Amino acid sequence: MNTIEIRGLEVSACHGVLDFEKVKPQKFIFDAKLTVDFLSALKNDDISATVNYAEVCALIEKITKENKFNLIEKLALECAFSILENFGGVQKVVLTCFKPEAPLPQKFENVSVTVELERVKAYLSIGSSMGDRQANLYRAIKLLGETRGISIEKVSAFIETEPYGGVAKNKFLNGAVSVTTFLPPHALLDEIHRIEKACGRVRKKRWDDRTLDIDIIFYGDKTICDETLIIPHPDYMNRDFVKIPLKSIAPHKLT
Ligand code: PH2
Ligand code: MG
Ligand code: MG
Repeated sequence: MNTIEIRGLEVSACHGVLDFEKVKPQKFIFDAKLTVDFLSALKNDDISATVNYAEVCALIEKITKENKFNLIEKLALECAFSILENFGGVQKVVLTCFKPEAPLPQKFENVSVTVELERVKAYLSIGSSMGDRQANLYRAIKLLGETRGISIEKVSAFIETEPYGGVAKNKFLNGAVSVTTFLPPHALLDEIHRIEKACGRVRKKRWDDRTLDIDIIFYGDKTICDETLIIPHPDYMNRDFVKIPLKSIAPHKLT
């Protein structure tokens, strides 16, 4: 992968927590480093081979001028999200927003925030064993696709499976979904929990029957292990209801 860097892009705008900052413009400066595969420019010396940095600069300027945020954190995240939403060729963005005229009583050189977002492919297992199971799974896919930072790539056929684990009593309908996302893993998990709740999930006993379960099986090639999230899913190898649908959309992920 190659990179495109923008340094010192200056925009006058009104962001800040203090009232006067919302009416008196001040300077905001941006650095952005974009990971882009533009190797085809070697053969095809054309703007279509890459991401047009002029368009990226115009987008940052537009977002900065058209909004009045409290936080430069919010401003930087809005810019980074929009870059990934608007430029499919950008694999990763590291964006810093400086506020050199921030109203501080001290003499200081600069303040800044940096955000880093990467586009990855994630593989999800979905299951339902209560209510209209098929409608629950379709609703889940629809809500996933409508979530900012998540795009649906592939959806498997759904299969009916016996309850696994000795707690649930009903048969499940299971499927697999691949998504492209630039939400970091825990942010993706938060959205999944929101969607499970919206589809009537009530958390009682572990492994019990549920209207909707969405599990992250893979998140790029990342491994994660903390109190709330383990990736790859620690038990997927033992679960045919995960492996069969997943294999149909991503044979390369399973051996
Ligand atoms: N999910 C469980 C427990 N048992 N059994 C099947 N067949 N399908 C599931 O999705 C499933 C399960 C906990 O997430
Ligand atoms: Mg599960
Ligand atoms: Mg789960």
